Amino acid sequence: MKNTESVLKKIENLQESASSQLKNNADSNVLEDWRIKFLGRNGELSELMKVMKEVSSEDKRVIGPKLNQLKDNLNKLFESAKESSAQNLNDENSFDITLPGKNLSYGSLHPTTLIIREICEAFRSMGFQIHEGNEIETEKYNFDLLNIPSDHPARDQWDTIWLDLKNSNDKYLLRTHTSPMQARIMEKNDPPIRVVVPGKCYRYEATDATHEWEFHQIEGLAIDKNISFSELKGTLYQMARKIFGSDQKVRFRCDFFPFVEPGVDMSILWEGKWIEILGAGMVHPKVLSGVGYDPNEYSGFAFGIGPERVSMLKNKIKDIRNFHANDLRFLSQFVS
Ligand code: YSA
Repeated sequence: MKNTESVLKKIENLQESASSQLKNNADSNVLEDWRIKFLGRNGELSELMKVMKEVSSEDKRVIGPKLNQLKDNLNKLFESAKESSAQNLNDENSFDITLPGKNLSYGSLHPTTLIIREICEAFRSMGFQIHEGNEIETEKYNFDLLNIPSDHPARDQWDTIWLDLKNSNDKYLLRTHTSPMQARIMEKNDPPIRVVVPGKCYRYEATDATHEWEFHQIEGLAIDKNISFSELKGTLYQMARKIFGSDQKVRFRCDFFPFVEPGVDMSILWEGKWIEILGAGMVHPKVLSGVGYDPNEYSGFAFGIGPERVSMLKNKIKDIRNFHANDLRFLSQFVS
């Protein structure tokens, strides 16, 4: 049996040593050490509590309230020390607010996204809306409605990845260009139309420094009464000046696309060389009538730009494969 006097003495001693060991302005590590030592599961208070099992029920009536009081006191001590240390942290005199903060590393936009946004913004400022479309297309929209029948040689140039979808009458593929969106937009809207459509395209081709099998295009379409070729030239010229600078020279040359008549490609003069960045033309009457427009009433122009190629020129990128190589040394050059 424990002697009541000696237990009461131990309670008193523990109260004293706990108070004296809790320093003012203790940091959170010191506070935690103190808590574990005195209030922890195997701490000094728990140890002393075990005495209750060894004393008579008469003594329990004396010792019990004292132990409870001690526990209460230690908890209060701890809470008030914690509070005062938090206040110190908020006190601007307790640390140097002029020290530089820690730099957080944020993600940034991909160079392709940046150039797509820049090009779309150039067209938006000329009254074009921005629209997105599906990457999985049907043969009808990717080829047929664009005046590219199944025996047309242009199909070989744009062979792509066909999808083997069972139980479907349509043939599905990953689109080879964004031009299928021309028909999709015209089918759902009446003229006037001014729209640009950025998006991914896929072609079954060997890659090299200027060709990827997965790349982007920005399609453009303007349909109205009396649209002429000079409006096509003026719009694309203005875009080139917005992207490359106000004195940018451009060149149009005849080119062939089955869905335009006449067709052109546009090059820009860059470091002494003419570099092609897009295909364009006046929308073919067969394409207009294919979607239910009257070609005698409406005319329009369309174009398809390769944004990676534009970015390569602007940013002196030698190889298009850098865009998808996921090399941070390349990507971090575009962090703004
Ligand atoms: C033409 C006339 C129109 O009325 C409307 C659109 C077009 C463009 C047509 N649909 C087309 O795809 N033409 S294109 O094959 O010459 O590609 C257009 C642009 O996409 C190219 O100038 C180039 O910048 C980019 N491109 C094409 N193949 C690519 C590529 N970029 C990267 N990798 C490839 N494999």
